[in-house]
Amino acid sequence: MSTAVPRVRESDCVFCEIVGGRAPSYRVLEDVHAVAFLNIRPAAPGHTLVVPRVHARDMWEISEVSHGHVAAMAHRVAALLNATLAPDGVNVKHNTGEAAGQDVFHFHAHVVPRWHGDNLRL
Ligand code: DGP
Repeated sequence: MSTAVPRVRESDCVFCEIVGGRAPSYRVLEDVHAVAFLNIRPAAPGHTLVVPRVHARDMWEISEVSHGHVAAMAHRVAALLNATLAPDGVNVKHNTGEAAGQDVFHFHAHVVPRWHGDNLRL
């Protein structure tokens, strides 16, 4: 588990701005630990991002506890998407590092509904 002091907010972090309500987003769920909102560039209808309220850059920086909060909310989002959109499946994934496709350096989980034949490459 990380012993580093967590940063509540990082300057110039768009997801910190969304968490703080200073940038717009369409919120799907939120609690004291995490916020879920629709992706501005959805790979599929309902593509949702789940972020911790406390800033952590990536999988290497996030604490085990905070990661657990994100995972728990991703589970709830997946259930909500299943109930509302009735997908055939779902992907839950996160990218750490540019080499893995990370563009926004505030840890986040993608929750992506999937349908047979959608041919998405995530
Ligand atoms: P990643 O490549 O894993 O770092 O994914 C970052 C995602 O964040 C990308 O799919 C697009 C999304 N995104 C970037 N900026 C914004 C924003 O300002 N609002 C929302 N809702 N999503 C954003």
